[in-house]
Amino acid sequence: MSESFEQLNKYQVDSLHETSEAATPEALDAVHLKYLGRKEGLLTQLLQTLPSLPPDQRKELGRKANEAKRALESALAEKKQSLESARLTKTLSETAEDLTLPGTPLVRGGLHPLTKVEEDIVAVFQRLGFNVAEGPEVETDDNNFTALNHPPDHPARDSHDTFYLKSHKDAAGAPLLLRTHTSPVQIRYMKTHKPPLYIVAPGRVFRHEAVDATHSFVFHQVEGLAVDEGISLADLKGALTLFAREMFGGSAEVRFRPSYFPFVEPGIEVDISCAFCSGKGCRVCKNTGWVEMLGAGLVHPNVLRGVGLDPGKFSGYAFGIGVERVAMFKYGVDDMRLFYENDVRFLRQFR
Ligand code: 2NL
Repeated sequence: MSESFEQLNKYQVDSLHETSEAATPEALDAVHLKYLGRKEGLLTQLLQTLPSLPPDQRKELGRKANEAKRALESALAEKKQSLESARLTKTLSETAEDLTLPGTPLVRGGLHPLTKVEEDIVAVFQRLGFNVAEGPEVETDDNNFTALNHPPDHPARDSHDTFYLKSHKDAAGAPLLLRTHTSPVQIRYMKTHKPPLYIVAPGRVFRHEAVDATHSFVFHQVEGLAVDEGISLADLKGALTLFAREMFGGSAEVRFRPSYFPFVEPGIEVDISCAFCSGKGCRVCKNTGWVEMLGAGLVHPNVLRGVGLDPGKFSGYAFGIGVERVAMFKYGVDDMRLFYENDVRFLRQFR
């Protein structure tokens, strides 16, 4: 009898000691197997001897053995959990990112200055109630020239100014072209809408020209058109004066000079007082105090007739603004080519 009890005491003390000494979950599994293994486990085997013992010993030893088994099981479980959490803490401390390190800053992009200026110009006229109209960059000769009162032999039709497409013709067999202004957008609009019309047409236009500091073969325009009953030159002057003040500051002054464009009569050119020298004369305004900023006029009766409007009933004004020109003046840029080179050192200045 005492032999079995001694044996049990030893198992109990040893197994709890080995449990507390185990340094890894694998070592713990070994302790489990050694004492509680299904066949070879020391406690398991001891419990299997119970039926052969006398009843008085069997009961006492059975109780103690089961107690030892439960104590070991809970010691093993507890130790297992503490080993696993220690292992996790170690792994995390070795592999986790240092969340206190400063991050890599994101480089923020920005709008291209020409995009910004184009949007600003359009926004001024939207506040005046104008709608935005857009159209194709590839146009018919009709929409780009004929409808705009260009006589058939007008020099602007010359292939030196216009990119004609060799391979594409319109329905009448005339070659298509890259629009030389956004006016054809307004022609399309007048053909499909009834007055009152108040629209701006922003977009890319193309001219077969040598590139220099003030010319490019592709540039941007915002054209405007108002057609209504009783539109006069006074309405045009009012709208453009407001545009100048919104774009270049409340103290900007405007000057109107007679000029000629085939699609308007009368035609005018609009100068703005130089914002760099307040009109005193400088490099930007070539010492005149004024900068030529846009062309405009009252829509020619032939243009109105061409889109089916009665010039006796309706009149209109129109204007064309060069986006590059406005951007150069606004930001003091003296070479248009800078806008197309995409040198970030230049572009960054407009963010
Ligand atoms: C310039 C001159 C101008 C227009 C554009 C226009 C459009 C239609 C009818 C009549 Cl649909 N006129 N546009 C009128 C006068 C001048 O632009 O030098 N722009 C940079």
